[in-house]
Amino acid sequence: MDKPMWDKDGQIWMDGSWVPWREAKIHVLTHTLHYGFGVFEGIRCYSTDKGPAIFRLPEHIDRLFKSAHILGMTIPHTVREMTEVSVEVIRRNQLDSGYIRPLVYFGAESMGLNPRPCLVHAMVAAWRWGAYLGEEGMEKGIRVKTSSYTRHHPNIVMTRAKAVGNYPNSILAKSEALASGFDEALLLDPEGYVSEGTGENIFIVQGETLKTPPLDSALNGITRNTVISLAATMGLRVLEQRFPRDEIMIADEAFFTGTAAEITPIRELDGRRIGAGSRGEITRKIQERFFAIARGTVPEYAHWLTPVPSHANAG
Ligand code: PPE
Repeated sequence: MDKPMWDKDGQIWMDGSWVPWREAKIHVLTHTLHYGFGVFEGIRCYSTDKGPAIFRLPEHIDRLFKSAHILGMTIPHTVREMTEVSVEVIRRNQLDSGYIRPLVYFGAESMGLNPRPCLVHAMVAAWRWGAYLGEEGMEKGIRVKTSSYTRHHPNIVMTRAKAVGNYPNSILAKSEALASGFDEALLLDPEGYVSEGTGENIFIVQGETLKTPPLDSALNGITRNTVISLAATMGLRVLEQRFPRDEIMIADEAFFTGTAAEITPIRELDGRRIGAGSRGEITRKIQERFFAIARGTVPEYAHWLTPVPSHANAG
């Protein structure tokens, strides 16, 4: 077994201080642990010729603050501070590339469903994280199963927020898909239209057109937004339009997008081959463009990268 997550060298930022990794602990009566009311982010840092660089950091920090605002949580730090900490967490942990996880949660000051007596806490950690759905999946495409679970109705939880409490739904769907021998689940919205994956937005390719569901029940993904902007420069039309799952089965290609999942081709849905049953050509081009930008080789997209200063003098 791999070493557990808590057993690493390095430092985690908690409420304004850098804490040794193994000592970054909370009390068992932490409100968010009991009721799932908190918000988080997932951000990737890529290795470039000029050192590590964080992909679309301002957009992720902005979404973190908006998620907190939606849940009525006031983050006791500024946007600038959360941004600086996200850069520093890479530098201090001497990572060349990795995944940054900010989390904002209510503390152990009070129990019961009114969280207001609790203090709002924040932490930022970072670690190395490879291909989320496997290296092989990135090249050959993954096998997806439509979930028996429905994605959230926007009036059950609020789907613009990247809230901790939205994820039991994802975990149930993911566990069910894995137990049935698939790589990932596809969730439909309460009306039966395609919504998203457990931690990914979805696109289908029909000729020169990309189609992705509107943001009714799906998260406003930053990778989704990235693909929409890149498509325009690649001569592809993008439609944000609802579609049923059988449209995926007869699409030319399909892929998932997400910070962790990056651009992951989908080769099969519910046992039906999609297109040629392998990574499609347009998906491959979008992947290539995405990684070229993230790895800092496309100067016109340098504004999407926040460089991390050298960790030679990290302390
Ligand atoms: N939908 C959901 C439900 C979701 O969790 C994510 C990110 C996305 C779409 C894509 O959003 P974006 O990362 O901004 O493109 N999922 C995060 C959590 C993954 C995890 O296992 O943890 C992520 O990719 O960081």
